[in-house]
Amino acid sequence: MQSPTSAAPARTPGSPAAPHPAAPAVTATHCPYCALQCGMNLSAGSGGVQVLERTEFPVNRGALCGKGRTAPALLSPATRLTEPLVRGASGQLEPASWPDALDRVAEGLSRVRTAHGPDACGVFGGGGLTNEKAYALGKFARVVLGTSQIDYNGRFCMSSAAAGQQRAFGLDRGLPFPLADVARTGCVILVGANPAETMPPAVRYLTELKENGGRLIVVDPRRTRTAEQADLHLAPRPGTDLALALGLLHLVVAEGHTDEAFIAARTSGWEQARAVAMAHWPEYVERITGVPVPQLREAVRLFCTAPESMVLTARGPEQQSKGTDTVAAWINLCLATGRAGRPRSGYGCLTGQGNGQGGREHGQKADQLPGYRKLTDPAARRHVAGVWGVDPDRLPGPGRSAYELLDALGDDVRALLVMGSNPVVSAPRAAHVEERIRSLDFLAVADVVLSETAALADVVLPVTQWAEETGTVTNLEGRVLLRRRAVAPPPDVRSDLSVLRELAARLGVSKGFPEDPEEVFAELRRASAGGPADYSGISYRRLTDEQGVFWPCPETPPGAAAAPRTRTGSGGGEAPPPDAHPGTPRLFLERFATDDGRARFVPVAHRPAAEEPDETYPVLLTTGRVLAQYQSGAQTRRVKELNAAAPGPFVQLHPRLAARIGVAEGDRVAVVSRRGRAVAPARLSSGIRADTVFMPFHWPGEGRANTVTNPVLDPVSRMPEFKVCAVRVERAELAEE
Ligand SMILES: Nc1nc2c(c(=O)[nH]1)N[C@H]1C(S)=C(S)[C@@H](COP(=O)(O)OP(=O)(O)OC[C@H]3O[C@@H](n4cnc5c(=O)[nH]c(N)nc54)[C@H](O)[C@@H]3O)O[C@H]1N2
Ligand SMILES: Nc1nc2c(c(=O)[nH]1)N[C@H]1C(S)=C(S)[C@@H](COP(=O)(O)OP(=O)(O)OC[C@H]3O[C@@H](n4cnc5c(=O)[nH]c(N)nc54)[C@H](O)[C@@H]3O)O[C@H]1N2
Ligand code: SF4
Ligand SMILES: [Mo]
Repeated sequence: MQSPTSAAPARTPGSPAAPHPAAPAVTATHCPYCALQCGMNLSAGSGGVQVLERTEFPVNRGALCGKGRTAPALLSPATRLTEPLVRGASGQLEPASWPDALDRVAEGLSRVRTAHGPDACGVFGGGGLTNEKAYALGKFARVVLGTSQIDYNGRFCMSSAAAGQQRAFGLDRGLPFPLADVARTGCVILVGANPAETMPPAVRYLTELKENGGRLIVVDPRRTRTAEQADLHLAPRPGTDLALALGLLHLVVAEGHTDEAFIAARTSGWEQARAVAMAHWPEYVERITGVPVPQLREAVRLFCTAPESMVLTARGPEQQSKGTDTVAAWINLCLATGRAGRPRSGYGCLTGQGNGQGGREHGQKADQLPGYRKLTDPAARRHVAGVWGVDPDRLPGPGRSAYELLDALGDDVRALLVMGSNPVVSAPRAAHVEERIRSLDFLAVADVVLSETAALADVVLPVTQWAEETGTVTNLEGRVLLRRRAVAPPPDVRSDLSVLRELAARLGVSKGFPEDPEEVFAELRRASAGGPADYSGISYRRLTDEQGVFWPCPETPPGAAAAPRTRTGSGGGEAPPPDAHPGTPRLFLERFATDDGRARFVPVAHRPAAEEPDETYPVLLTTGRVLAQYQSGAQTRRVKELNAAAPGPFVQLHPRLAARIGVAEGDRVAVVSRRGRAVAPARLSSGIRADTVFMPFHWPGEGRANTVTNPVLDPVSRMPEFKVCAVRVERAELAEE
C-alpha cells in the first residue's frame, strides 16, 4: 500500500501551486493537538513527512513541543486505522467495506430510533474536531436523528470558564485578547495552569513578561515546572480556589486597591459581591486553603501595584463542582481592581483542545446552536432552522450534559455515535462509564486509531486527520485558522464529513451534508451570522492570506463602512481586504457583551469540595497532564518517542505521606476512592502538598486515574470534579494480600 507519509500533496484551497516533481511540497498548517494550534510547515517528499519551522506564524513563532514535532507518526498506517471494522458473528472486530460498515451504522441507529424514539440515539463529539465537523455533527444530530442527546468532551474541559465568562461578560472567548498581550502586562496570576507541560511554546510569553519587568504568580497545589518560574507560588489545597480568590478580594478592599471609577462606570452588582468577600477574612481563608496570610498579602500587592494585570485560569480551578463560581470569584477580583475591558488587563481562560474554542460554538454542545446561539432562544431556532431548511418547531430542545449522557447509556439512550473522544479513559468514574457503554444496544465510533472506546464498538469508521484534510480551527485566542491538507490519506479512510453525509443519506436526508469543508464553512458562516460568535465575514480566502481572523467578524454589507480597526498588536496578522471587518482581537474595550454593556459581579461564597477527606479516605487526589502525553493518550501512546518520555501512569506523592504509608520510590501504590481503585508506581516529590496525591489521566487499565475520580457536577456548567476527590493511598500489595 502507498504510504500516506510519502504521498503527493493534495491541491486544496490555499495550498501552494503544484510543486516541481523533485521538490518536496511544503504546506503551512497547524498541529493536531492542543489549543495553542502552533503553526508548522509540513514537507511531504519521498523521505516521508517532515515538520519544519513556520516562524512567521505569530502565536508560536516556530517553536513546537515534542508532541507537535512527532505528530507525523500518526499518519503512518502502522499507527492508525486503515479500514472500517465491524463486529462479526465471533464477537471480534473484523475488516469490512465502507458500504457495509455505513449500512450497519444506519441500521443500528434506525433500529433504536424506531423502537425507542429519537432521543434514544446519542451523539458524543469532541473539541478536537474542526469547526466544519462540529457544525455538521450538531446538524446531523438535530436534523437527521432528531435527537436532543448530543454533547461533547469540551464539557469536561473549559465549560466552567465558559459559563463564568457568560455570566460576567455576556460572552465567552477563551482569551479576550491575543496571547502576546500577556508579555506586556504588569502581573499575571496563573491559576491551575501548567503551560510548561501543557503549552510549552506559550511559556515564552511568561518569560517575556518577566523580562519586561512584570511579575508572575502561580496558584497550584504542586510546584510544577511552571510554578518554578513564578515570582510567587501559592499552593492551596485542591478545591479551595474559590476561597483563595475571595480572600484576595477581601484584602483588595481592606487595603484600598479597588478602582471605584471603573466599578461605577462599567460594572453592576459590586455591593453584594463585596459583602460576601468581606466575610472571607484572610485568616479564615488561610485555614481553608493552607496558603499563609503573608503570601495572600504579597499576591495582592503584586497584582494591584502593577499598572495592568491579568488572571488566567485553566483546568485546576475550573474542573471542580464549583468551577463556575470559582471563575466568577477570579473575575470579581479583576473587576474590583479595574483589570478588565482595558488594554493589557483582563481575565482569560486557557482553552485546551485543538478546537476547544470553535468546538463549543457551532452546535455539538447540548444547549447550543451555531454561532454560539442558545437552543432555547426562539429567534436563534428560527434563524438556524432557516439556514438548515427545516421547521424550527422540529428542532429538539437541549439535551443532557456529557457525563449525564454517558450515565444514561443503556437506559434512556441505547445507541451512540462517538466522533473525536475516548471516554473510556477520559470520563470521570470511568469504570462505570465503560460499563454503561458496554450495555448499549449499538455503538459506532469514528476515529483515527483504535482507541479504548473504539475497541468496544459495533462499527469502527476510520477517518482522516489533521494533515490529511482541510478545515478551520479556533485557537485559545479566538483566532480562526485554516489547517491545510498536506498529504493524501490512505485509500480506505474517509473524512468525518463524508461519514456524516453517507449516514444522512442512508437515514433519508440526501441534502445539506456536503463533503467539501469549504462548502460546510460557507453554510456555517450563514448560520453564525448575527450570533455572538459571528464568523460570517471570515472566508477560506482570508484565512489563506492572513494569520487567522479573530471572531466576532461579521460580514460587512456591501457599501457599508467597515468597522473601525482594532489595534492588533503583534498578534493580529496582515491587513484584511479594505472593505472587510478586521475581526476582533480584543473584546470588551468599550463595553461588555451584556444587555447594559456592564460586566456583572456575581456574589459567590466558598463551599467545600463535594468530597472532603475523612477517616476512610484521608487524602485528596488531583489529576492532570504530563508533557509527552495528550489526553486519553489514544494518539500519543502510539508515538514511540513520546512513550519513551512518558511510558506510564504514576502517583506523585510527598515523601512525608510516603513514609507514613510505608511506600518507597517506584513501589506500586493503590489510590482508592468510593468509585474504585487505580494502581501505579509511586513518584516521590517534595513539590506536592503532603495532603494531596496527583495522577495523570492518560492511561487505561489499572493505572486509569478516572476509575477513581468523582463525577459530581457543577450545577451551572455540568463540569465534573476531576480536580478533587477523597482517597486512601496504600501499598498495592497490602490490598492484594
Ligand atoms: N502535554 C499535554 N498538553 C495538553 C494536554 C494534554 O493532555 N497533554 N491537553 C490539552 C487540554 S485539552 C487541556 S484542557 C489543557 C489543560 O492544561 P492545564 O490546565 O495546564 O493542565 P492540567 O494538568 O489539567 O491542570 C493544570 C494544573 O492544575 C493543578 N491543579 C490541580 N488541582 C488544582 C486545584 O484545585 N486548584 C488549582 N489552582 N490547581 C490545581 C495541577 O496540579 C496542574 O498542574 O492542556 C492542553 N495541552
Ligand atoms: N482525570 C481527569 N480526566 C480528564 C481531565 C483531567 O484533567 N483529569 N481532563 C478532561 C479534558 S480537559 C478533556 S479535553 C478530556 C479529553 O479526553 P478525550 O475526549 O478522550 O480526548 P482525546 O484523548 O483527545 O480523544 C480524542 C479521540 O478522537 C480521536 N480523533 C482525533 N482527531 C479526530 C478527528 O478529526 N475525527 C475523529 N472522528 N476522531 C479524532 C483521537 O484519536 C482520540 O481517540 O479529558 C477530560 N478528562
Ligand atoms: S504546544 Fe500544543 S499546538 Fe503547540 S506543538 Fe505542542 S501540542 Fe502542538
Ligand atoms: Mo481539555
